[in-house]
Amino acid sequence: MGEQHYWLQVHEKAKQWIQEAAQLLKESLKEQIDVEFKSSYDDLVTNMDRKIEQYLIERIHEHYPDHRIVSEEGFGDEVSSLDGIIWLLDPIDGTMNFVHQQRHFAISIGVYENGVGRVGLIKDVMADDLYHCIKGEGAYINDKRLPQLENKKLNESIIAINATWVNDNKRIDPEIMRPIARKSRGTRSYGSAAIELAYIAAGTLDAYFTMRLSPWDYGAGLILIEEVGGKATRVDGAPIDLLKQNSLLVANPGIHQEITQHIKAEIAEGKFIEKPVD
Ligand code: 2AM
Ligand code: CA
Ligand code: CA
Ligand code: CA
Repeated sequence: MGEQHYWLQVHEKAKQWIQEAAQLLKESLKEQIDVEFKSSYDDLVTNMDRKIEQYLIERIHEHYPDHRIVSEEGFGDEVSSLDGIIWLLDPIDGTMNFVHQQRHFAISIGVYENGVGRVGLIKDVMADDLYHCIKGEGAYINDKRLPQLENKKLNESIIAINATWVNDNKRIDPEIMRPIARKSRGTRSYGSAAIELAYIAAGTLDAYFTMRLSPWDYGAGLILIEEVGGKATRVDGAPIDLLKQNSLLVANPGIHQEITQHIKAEIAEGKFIEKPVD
């Protein structure tokens, strides 16, 4: 089987499974959802997070027994290197939105081969939009091809940030963020990292800035971003480590450079950002 044909087949399977899982999630909203707290009052998990994760993992393991899975709720594999084929999987991204708003939540699936993104899918369940790509074949929203991102300036951009930078969490000096927020045309926060990354790929948002996400949050998004010519790094411009928590700055190359230059200059002036998490 040709290399590209293999990824075509993986994409086809993943697409089928993510659509089935989305249907299960939609139907679950008609019934009682069990909600539990994980690390704190604002960190939720439901019976459906676990059910969807198991649903997808069963199918991946059955069809691709030599692939490994990194997923949020713990049904995946122990993975400590990027060798081979790895699925980065988030069964519900935006669980709080799922529980409180019944919208703006997604399923995120990214498939990597030796650390190279091959297939990415993000399903915005209630919008019924599937963002998807195979490396080298272009990115799509449903059946519509997404254009390459155009360079923009911050003052003509909408940027996605959440309020963690105004908290006293010591991850970033608020003085670094204020001018970025002020210079932008506007800021948004949707509560689903996967949807925010899909929006960047589609040009719905121009930059996404966040202080700490896990591999399953950004796995699919980064593949889509690369496919449309976007740039993704840690917020200081350093490369992303796919198996660790990272801060993220994702944007078209123009704004990406404008923001990282600003951040580097501020760090040189003595402002802080948190060191990457091990
Ligand atoms: P999740 O819903 O899969 O947990 C907004 O909360 C975004 O940040 C969501 O994409 C959410 O993913 C992600 N996130 C990452 N770590 C989180 C945490 N500890 N608590 C809440 N959300 C978290
Ligand atoms: Ca979670
Ligand atoms: Ca997530
Ligand atoms: Ca999740």
